[in-house]
Parts: sequence; structure tokens; C-alpha cells
Amino acid sequence: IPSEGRLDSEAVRTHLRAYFIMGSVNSRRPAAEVLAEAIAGGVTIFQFREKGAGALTGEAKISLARELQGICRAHGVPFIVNDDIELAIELDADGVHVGQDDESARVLRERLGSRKIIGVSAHTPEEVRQAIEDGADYLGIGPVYPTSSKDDARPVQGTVLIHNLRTEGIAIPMVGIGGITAENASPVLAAGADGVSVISAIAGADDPRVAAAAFARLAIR
Ligand code: TZP
Ligand code: MG
Repeated sequence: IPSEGRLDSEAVRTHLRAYFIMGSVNSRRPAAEVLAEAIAGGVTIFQFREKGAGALTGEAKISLARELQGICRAHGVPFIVNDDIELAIELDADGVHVGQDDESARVLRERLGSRKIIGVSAHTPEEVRQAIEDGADYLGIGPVYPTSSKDDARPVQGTVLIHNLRTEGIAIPMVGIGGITAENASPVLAAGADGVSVISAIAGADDPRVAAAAFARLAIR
């Protein structure tokens, strides 16, 4: 019965082409404006990542999440919540993204069911293997390049892990993350990523629509 089954992996892959991540601290402008412009430019999935110094909490966080989810829904863009499974459930978000210090994909799957998108950040072949075994729908691999958007980022690893995983025949949908711009994204895609995920290259751009359009173009192969 299709409605009971796992999400279509190829549909997830397609949505990963131009993955925009943002919270209120990532832009000097209102997040809703930036998101609307990024979607106009062609981003294909959005992650609400309300983290770092000055991040909203409590009702303010929930309220912003609802506003951004509404913009995503109006445009058919999947809305993913970083880390906060309670928020994801409360909002009936399209999925959750977790890191290695968060709840496991196995527990997320049990709580969210089969119809939600579960993403996991992985940095080593072992973390990749575990995430797949736990039922992740896609992986975020990085940091590919140096980033200033994450305080506790792991060491930069370039595209080698993405390349090695694909060479080994690991087919799970994958995005590169960390310091990616429209100018340096090509090697990430060439290594085998289905798309790239970015914060600052869009959230910090003078014109988020134009910046997003550059990624949307790149990812069409
Ligand atoms: N995880 C690894 S690097 C990173 C996250 C959340 C930050 C990516 O932000 P930017 O601005 O695209 O480098
Ligand atoms: Mg996390």
C-alpha cells in the first residue's frame, strides 16, 4: 500500500537539489522575507535551523517556525526542522534533520512514522552506515569547505567522503554542506552529491533570490 510505505527515495533526491537552511540569526533581514525570495529563486527544500547565539526559543521560535512553514507550504517546498522533534510533531513538519549528538534516526522514525523525511549529518563511513541502518532518508555530508555558520563544525573534509561513498555504490540521497557557494558547488555535485545545502550563501546574500537561482541552475544536470 503506497501510502503506508517509505517515502519515494527519488522524490527525496529531487528535493535535495537546492537545499536552503536558515534561522533568524543567519540574516539581518526578516527570515520570512529572505525565505520567500529564496523560494522565488528556486530552492527545493528548506530547513528551519534556529540555533546559535541570539536564537529564538519558546513561543517566539514556534511562531517563526509556523510563519516559515506557511511560506514553504504555499510554494510546495518541504519544511524540515533541525533537531527539534517536538516542534516538528507540533507543526506536522515534513521532516527532521539531526546531527550525531541528537536523537538517532531510528528513534525519529519510530516517533514520526514512515511518511516524514529524516536527514542525518554524517562525517565518517561508520556514521553513514549507521544512519542508513537506522532508516535515514538522506544524509548531509561535510563540512566540505570552511564555514562560519556553525560553531562546533567538524574538520573540513572536502568532497572525498561523498566521492568514496558513491564509488562504494552507496546510493542514498546525499547533500554536501559547509561553506558551499554557487562558485565552489560543482565539485560537490561531481563527487556524487544530489545537491548542496547552504546557509550563508543565500541567507547572507544581498539578493537571496538571485543567489538561490544560481544554485537551482547548478543542480540541474
Ligand atoms: N553543518 C555543517 S557545516 C554547517 C552545518 C549546519 C553550516 C553551513 O553553513 P554555510 O554558511 O553554508 O557554510
Ligand atoms: Mg543537531
